[in-house]
Amino acid sequence: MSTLTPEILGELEHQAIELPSWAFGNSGTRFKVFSTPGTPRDPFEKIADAAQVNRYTHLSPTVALHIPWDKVDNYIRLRAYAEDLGVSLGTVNSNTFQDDDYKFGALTHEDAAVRRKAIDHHLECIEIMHQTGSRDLKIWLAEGSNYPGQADLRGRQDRLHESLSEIYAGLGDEQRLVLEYKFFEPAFYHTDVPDWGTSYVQVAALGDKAMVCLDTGHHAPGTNIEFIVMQLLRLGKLGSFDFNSRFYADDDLIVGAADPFQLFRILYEVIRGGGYANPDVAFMLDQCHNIEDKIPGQIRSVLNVQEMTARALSIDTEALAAAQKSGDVLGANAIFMDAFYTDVRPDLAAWRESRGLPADPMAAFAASGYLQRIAEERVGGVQAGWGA
Ligand code: AOS
Ligand code: ZN
Ligand code: ZN
Repeated sequence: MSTLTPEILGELEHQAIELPSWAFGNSGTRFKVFSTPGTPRDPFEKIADAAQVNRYTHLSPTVALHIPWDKVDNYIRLRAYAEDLGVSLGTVNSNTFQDDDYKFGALTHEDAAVRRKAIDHHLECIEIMHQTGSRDLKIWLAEGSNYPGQADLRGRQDRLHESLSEIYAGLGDEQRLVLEYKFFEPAFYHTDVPDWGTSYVQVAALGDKAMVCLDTGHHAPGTNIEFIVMQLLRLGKLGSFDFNSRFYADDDLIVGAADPFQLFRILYEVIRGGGYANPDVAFMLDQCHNIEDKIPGQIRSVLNVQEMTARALSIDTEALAAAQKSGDVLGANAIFMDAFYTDVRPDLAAWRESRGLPADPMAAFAASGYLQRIAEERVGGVQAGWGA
């Protein structure tokens, strides 16, 4: 029996998930980086690999860049290259965490010269965004302190506001800034943007073009992330997602791998709060594939998001609302769980085929020989990702 109605399938056509360029480069832990044969040697090859994911799924039309990891001489050429392969360039991620000058902070640093350097880096990213056609500048700050008393928490918050204001003033009319939060790491005592509340307070003080970025891996264990999703959508301040999975800390594993039920709950709130095709929200992945092949890792990821979206769309919302109204605790929960336990995979496979896509994108990509080809063609892949 079919589980997904034509309306649901029609809705799914609008789903778009942005891939991170760094997912295609080698990455690892502080213990070891295992390299993969055929790893991209430059940003062009990262884009080529990302385009493969879209080719087999039609789910990932944009690729997020990271500056300086994706620095090139000519961004117009990179953009044209991407467009030739059927994808566009998306969010630009800044980097203020790999320079000695930033040891004690960047946008919050006590020294105005260091703040200047960090602000200028963001202004350079905005300039690049004009050339790549990107809408969003994503700011994740590695700033904080390790010991109580080490830093002036309040002074840093004030300086953060001043620095962000200058970056915000540099945005074009169609551009936005999204501020990501993270509760710890690399700083272990305090982080300057640790939670959604701080990110919200900072972006609200800037204006309409500043929003919050929610990385699913950046919360303490047990946090009700879907509640935060609901609240930010309700406030009109959810700018983007960084989807991934975590078992322990910021593991950056394949989204939906560790806790598919959590992903389902998040996507339910996304649908409830404006939809997963909401143009104001960038649905990005922020993942690293340390031991698995990278392109299949990304294909699996976008399929996981699609699958949980389909399940969330199949919730009988009328029955759920009625059960909620009448105080039917277990009835409401059963309606919710029925949708979660529905296996939508056969329906999605048939639907893919009806649109000229492979029923099983993982198998089709594996059979294409692409991985073997790049392993032969590309020699000397760089570590693109953390530490590049
Ligand atoms: C770091 O923990 C954050 O998740 C960042 O969003 C991201 O991984 C980094 O900015 C890569 O560009
Ligand atoms: Zn992130
Ligand atoms: Zn992270």
